[in-house]
Formats: sequence, C-alpha cells, structure tokens
Amino acid sequence: TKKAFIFDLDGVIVDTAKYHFLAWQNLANGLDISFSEEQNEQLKGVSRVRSLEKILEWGNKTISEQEFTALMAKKNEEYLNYIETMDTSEVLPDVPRVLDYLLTKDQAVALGSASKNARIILDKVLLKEKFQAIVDGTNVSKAKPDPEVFLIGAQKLGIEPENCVVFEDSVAGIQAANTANMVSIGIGDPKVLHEADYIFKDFTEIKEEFINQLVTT
Ligand code: B16
Ligand code: MG
Repeated sequence: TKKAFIFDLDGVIVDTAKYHFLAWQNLANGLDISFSEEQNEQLKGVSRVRSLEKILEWGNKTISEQEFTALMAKKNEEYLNYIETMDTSEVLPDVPRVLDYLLTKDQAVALGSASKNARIILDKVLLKEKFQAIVDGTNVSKAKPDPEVFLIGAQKLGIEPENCVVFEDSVAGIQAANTANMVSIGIGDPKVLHEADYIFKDFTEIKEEFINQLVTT
C-alpha cells in the first residue's frame, strides 16, 4: 500500500529554532523578562500566540490585547529578517536523501508544521516542490498535541491515518501523531521523545532498509 510520510518543519527539515530564539529573546529582554535556551526548548512546536503567552507568564507580565498583537507582529518581522538569509545549506543532514528516496518509491510526502512561515522557508531552501501537500499554521485551528495538522495532511493526500508516518522533533508533535493513529518517528533526544514509536538522532541514521520496512508493513 501507498503510505504518506508527513514531515514537521522546524527541528526536522531545518533548524529555525535558533532564529525563533533570537527573536523571542530580543522581545523578552525588551520587556525586562529573561529568556533562556531551555525556555526556548519549551516553545518548540508551540504556536506563535501560545509562545508569547508563555513568555509573559514566565515574566509575570500582563499586557493589553493591542500590545500583544503589536509584539507578535514585531517578533515575526525580526524572525522573517533571519529567514531571509536562509539557503540550502541550512537543510539538516540527509533530509533531501530521505525525501528523494520516498519519492522514487512512489510514496506520498506532506508537510505538517505549526509555522505560518512554512511556505517561505521551504521556498528558501528549495524543497517546496518535494511536497504534495503542505499543511501549516495558516491551515489549522488547533495546535499540536491536537492531531488536526496531521489529519488534514492525510486527508489532502487521500491516505488513511493508519497508513501515515510522521517525523517530529517535539513532544507535542509526537503526541499529535500518536493520537492521530499514525506511526510516530522522533528526531532528536530519546530521553525527550520516548513516546515515539521509533527514535533517531537525525536523518543520517535512517537507512533505506528501515524505510522499505515502513513501506511494506
Ligand atoms: P511561526 P514546527 C513551529 O514549527 C516552531 O517549532 C515553533 O517554535 C513556532 O513558534 C511555531 O512553529 C510557529 O511559527 O511564528 O513561524 O508561525 O516545528 O511545527 O514546524
Ligand atoms: Mg518541530
């Protein structure tokens, strides 16, 4: 049977977390709130709105709705400035190899990201053409760990959730895949991603035999 392989973006295809970090840190510091890399870790896979809410909670700050909207716009403007300089060198190791292998095996490939900037980033790193469906922050109403983003991806590809495989670097994303009844593959630290069906440090560890096994079972 034809399977669908759904990729998260940030932390799976590219490491944009470093740019989110710089932009959020700048914003937090402007509000006299300290912001560590450890806290940035907790924003992975989390929507822009929820991320700002969390930073304000950490800093014990309340702001007006107007200011909230203005800060979100400012953060994204700075983030987009970083994105602007991205090129193919920022694609994480062996991601193109795995994508191309799946395509030669005639498998369906989709993107399932929380980011509203996903299309711009895929364009920058010249990978947009590889994806038959793109589901991003502009298409979903419920954030991960809600399975919505992956279920829409499956639906767009016309493939049943039980025949879908998800690559994710965040705990919320693994939980979303599991709830969707999809095979979950964690990319990153096994201690963090222990709820995943399979875990790899990065794509260099994902061999053709493993993919073949996913395709045929
Ligand atoms: P934006 P993913 C997520 O991308 C990021 O991990 C998360 O840190 C970010 O806040 C979220 O996208 C929203 O991004 O501000 O660009 O809409 O991992 O789901 O690909
Ligand atoms: Mg991610």
